[in-house]
Amino acid sequence: MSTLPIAATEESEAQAPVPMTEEQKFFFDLRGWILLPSVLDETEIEVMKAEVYAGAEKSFGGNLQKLIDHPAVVGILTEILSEPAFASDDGYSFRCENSFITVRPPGWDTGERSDNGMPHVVRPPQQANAMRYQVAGGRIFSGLTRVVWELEEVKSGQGGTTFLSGSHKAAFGYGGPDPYRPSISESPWEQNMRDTMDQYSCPPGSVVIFTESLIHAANNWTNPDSSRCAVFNCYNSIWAQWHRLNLGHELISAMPAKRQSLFRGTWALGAGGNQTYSEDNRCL
Ligand SMILES: O=C(O)CCC(=O)C(=O)O
Ligand SMILES: [Fe+2]
Repeated sequence: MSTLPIAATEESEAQAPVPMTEEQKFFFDLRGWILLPSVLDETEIEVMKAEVYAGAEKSFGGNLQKLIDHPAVVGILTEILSEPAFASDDGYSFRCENSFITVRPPGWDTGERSDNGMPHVVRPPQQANAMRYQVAGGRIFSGLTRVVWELEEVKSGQGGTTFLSGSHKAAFGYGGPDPYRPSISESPWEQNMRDTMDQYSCPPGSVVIFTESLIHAANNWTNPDSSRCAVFNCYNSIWAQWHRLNLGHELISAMPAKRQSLFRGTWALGAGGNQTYSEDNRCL
């Protein structure tokens, strides 16, 4: 008979990652993004929305912290950002490197963003770089990867993030003057590209996962019924970093041990590699 306390058993069962399905792999590879509808239940949505509307700007504290390694995204991130041998019971095989939260009331427009809603990537995948989407040996490596938690309903055409599906595998430039420019600004095809972008509708508590190699854009929020209330978490390989994190040791050390490993330093060499977070092995 097991001697584990019931609560601990429930906790470990609740945390079992949901593996990425073959269908999700197919569509993520084809389009560069996937939608997981209705992942959170009503109570979770209410609790998390309350934290956002009370002013949370990142998801590193409170109940929002659970989104960082929610079982619905851990299986997918393990598949698209790591090698199987680097996954262990104690540490994740990928890193979390950024989080921001946006609340956009009806009427919010992209003039409030520095990019004015211009479709963009982090680095154009047409040139080799350490952040880009790749597929080799039957595995996806998504590069810098964004996980968006939509805490309010999103209606297609009313302000969700939009995607130029397939552009994460583009071999030719966007038509602008500089092949390294990470946006489609000054492209003679800008409007055609915007017209080709995909939109989604989803209930509150849904997740959108996309590679930052994919052309994507912020849009005016025109849904009169609610604000956009979305948590944007960003992930990378344990061997690469894009964002400066600046997350304090006090906050990280109060997290469950496995969650802490998402914030370990970005290096690898040595027997067993780099698995465990500590104050002097912290991602800066
Ligand atoms: O605000 C949005 O809808 C887009 C956000 C974005 O550009 C990103 O997550 O990289
Ligand atoms: Fe972006």
